[in-house]
Amino acid sequence: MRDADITPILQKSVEGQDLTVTEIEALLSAEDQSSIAQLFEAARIVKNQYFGNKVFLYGFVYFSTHCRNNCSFCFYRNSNKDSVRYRKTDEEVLELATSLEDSGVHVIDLTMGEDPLIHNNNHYDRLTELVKMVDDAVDIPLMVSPGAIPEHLFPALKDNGADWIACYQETHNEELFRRLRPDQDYNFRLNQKKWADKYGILAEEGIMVGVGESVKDRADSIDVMRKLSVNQVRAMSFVPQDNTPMAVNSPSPFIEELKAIAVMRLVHPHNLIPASLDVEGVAGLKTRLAAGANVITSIIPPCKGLAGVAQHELDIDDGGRSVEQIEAILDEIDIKTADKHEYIDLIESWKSSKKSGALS
Ligand code: SAM
Ligand code: MD0
Ligand code: SF4
Repeated sequence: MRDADITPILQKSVEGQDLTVTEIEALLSAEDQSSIAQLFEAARIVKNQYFGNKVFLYGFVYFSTHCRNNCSFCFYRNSNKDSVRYRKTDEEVLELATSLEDSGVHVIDLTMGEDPLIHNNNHYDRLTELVKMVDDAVDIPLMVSPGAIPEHLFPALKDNGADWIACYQETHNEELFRRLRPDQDYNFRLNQKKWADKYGILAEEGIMVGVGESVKDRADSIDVMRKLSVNQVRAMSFVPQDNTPMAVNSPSPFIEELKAIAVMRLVHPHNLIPASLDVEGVAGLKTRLAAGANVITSIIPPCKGLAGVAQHELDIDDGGRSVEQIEAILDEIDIKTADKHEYIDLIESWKSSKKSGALS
């Protein structure tokens, strides 16, 4: 059976009109090749309108893989005794951040599990001090992915140089959330994005694709994200991990992630959308950019003992996730890395509109 014709919905979206949740769901439900090709083409048109052929590069520093939580999908869940556990020292974090900056990334993403040494007994100074230390050492913006943290830390993180907070809900279906993130509070996690906005930090929201959600759930997430003031939105395919409750789940077909990226581009035209190297490695870069992504995340320097999240080894130690390798791929498809100042100007304009919004 052929899909319903999605041309009118795509037309509406390319003209800048808002889509309803039902229309978002119809786009995500596209199955035949010609409809999907049309969807990706519309996403590229919108991406080019707002961002041209420029992309931004995010360096990834997973500085502590210790975690007190037991997310059912995650390799680093507390009860996985066969995980890869490490904590980088301050010196190591500085060396990693400065070398990533030298290699040409636009942002450093400082990521951790909910490390009990920081999250338990309120030892968050360790985090705020680390952010300050890195901010003093590099001239590029910082993203922090700390898990879910108390509200009072947001002003301190901002003062110490955090430009972004990343904290993904994974789904906006609360019942599914409870299965994915057992013993974690849905609203406390959702508030991370609201608190970031309140205190003038940019926020990234995201979903996982293939964790038992319906197409309607995905559509609801893309819709809900419109109401959160977030400037970066992501969809990442679930990758099954050994020694986890979801190890036996089928991996998600990547086309579902690509469709979600394209629909996010149409619904969130001015936002940044990652093509993560952490799902298919560099082999998955071109398809994600062709679906409307304009940020490349999970750039990891080789041979430094750093792990990815969904793919903890793939393409890391052979240098596949380095800026050099990525730029060689971008050359083939006539996509350019943006100038460092273009990125800073973009995020500064977002931050100052938050400030004026807060005053009005
Ligand atoms: N610990 C922090 C947190 O949970 O917010 C930050 C790092 S966490 C490891 C980053 C994200 O990686 C998760 O929110 C999830 O979206 C993604 N992730 C983790 N395991 C994954 C998997 N098996 N497949 C795909 N994405 C995964
Ligand atoms: C990525 N593995 O960009 C990273 C991670 C955390 N802010 C990002 C999920 O794909
Ligand atoms: Fe911990 Fe984050 Fe993994 Fe959940 S997703 S187990 S919070 S590292």
